Amino acid sequence: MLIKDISKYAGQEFEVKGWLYNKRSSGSIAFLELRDGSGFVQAVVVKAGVGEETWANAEKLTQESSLIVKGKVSKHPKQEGVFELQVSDIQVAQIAEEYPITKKEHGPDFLLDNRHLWLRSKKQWAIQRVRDIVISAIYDYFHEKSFIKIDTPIITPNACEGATTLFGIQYFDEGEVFLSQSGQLYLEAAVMSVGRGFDFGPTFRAEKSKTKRHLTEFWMMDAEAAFVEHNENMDIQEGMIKFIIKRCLEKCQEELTILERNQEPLKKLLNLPFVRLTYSEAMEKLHSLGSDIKFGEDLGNDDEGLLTQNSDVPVFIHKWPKSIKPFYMKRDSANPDLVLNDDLIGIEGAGEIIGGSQREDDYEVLKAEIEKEGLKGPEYQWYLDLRKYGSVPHSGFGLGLERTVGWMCGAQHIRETIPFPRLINRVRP
Ligand code: AMO
Repeated sequence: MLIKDISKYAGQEFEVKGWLYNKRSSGSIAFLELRDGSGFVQAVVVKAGVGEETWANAEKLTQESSLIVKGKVSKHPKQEGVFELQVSDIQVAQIAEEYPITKKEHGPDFLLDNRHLWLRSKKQWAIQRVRDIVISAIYDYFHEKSFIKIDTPIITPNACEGATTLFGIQYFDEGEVFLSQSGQLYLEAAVMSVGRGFDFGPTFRAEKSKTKRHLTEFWMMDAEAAFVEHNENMDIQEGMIKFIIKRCLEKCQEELTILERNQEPLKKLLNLPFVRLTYSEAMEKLHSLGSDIKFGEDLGNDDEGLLTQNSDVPVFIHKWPKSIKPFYMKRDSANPDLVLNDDLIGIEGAGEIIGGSQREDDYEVLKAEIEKEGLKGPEYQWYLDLRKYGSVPHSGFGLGLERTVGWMCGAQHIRETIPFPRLINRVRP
């Protein structure tokens, strides 16, 4: 029996195996807020209606004590659609020691030091459940679109997203190798076999950023498809974001309510096309809004905020200057100084949630780019091989899971969206 199914047991006996989340007691009646992982329920213990032992157990329960509670399911007297438990028996599994996380406000460092306990708090519980729904929505979207799941390696000898953010590890007699920054290069190889594929796994970037949107270990979904070009690549991304949002609105009502998430902006964008601005158009818009960003510079948080501030929909910024983008992006035939890439900026301050591009598919051009970036030739030979044996136009993108979950939840900082965050100054617990 799980609390999430309690409405099916109205009028019947029910058993909760879980923990005490909160308690109010007046001396003759106690209200226990119980949680079992699947949900929360109020259990009412009436002193005159239960045995002495059960009342004594109710009285000694402390926050987070573990227990098994039996009782009859009844409708909440005031709240429509809410059920509660009229308790007949309480068995205590363990009386918890004084719990460090109480109802009073705690600072972020204290909560992060106690992340192993903080995860039990209602909002944190809700965020992890939204994360689970976002993950399963991504799998479903891609399976519906005939992409298959491909597992790319974590240990890799090459750099996908620039050598400056690599985490190095000593690999036996092979010398230094790295933790993956993105599975993209390997996924490109796999889709020349399976046509359309996606991976999903932890990625690592030794970024010295202390923003609300940077982790050093985060989960990324990379997708890749053969015979897909730049515009279709953005269509696939837009479809995926709308699919995720729709799924969250369908499946996460309780969680979004706990998180006090205003759902209107999410609902609104479902029926609207996303805005697509070229990098040049974005520059013009930024200048007209007072930004002093120069052509050829990356967008900062403030710029992303300006570009989306009055937008009801996420904004694609596409066709960026080649000079600030990685070696694998295909040049735009209409202007070889630009590449056929896109960043998708979410609304409500979500920031960049996707980076994607059409990939360079010409052997000689790609080889020259790899050499120009000073990357170690031999490590990329297999990647170049893909352009030797049946090269095709192909495109893909990477979605940051934590930024997406953060946006869905309206979370202030993406450190709350991953169970155990790894930040530049935090690797514990
Ligand atoms: P990119 O570098 O844009 O693209 O990364 C893709 C997405 O990953 C998320 N992200 C992060 N999330 C949390 N902390 C970080 N430090 C961090 N860095 C990136 C963002 C970002 O949009 N290989 C390409 C994708 C591709 O073209 O297929 C890539 O890695 O949400």
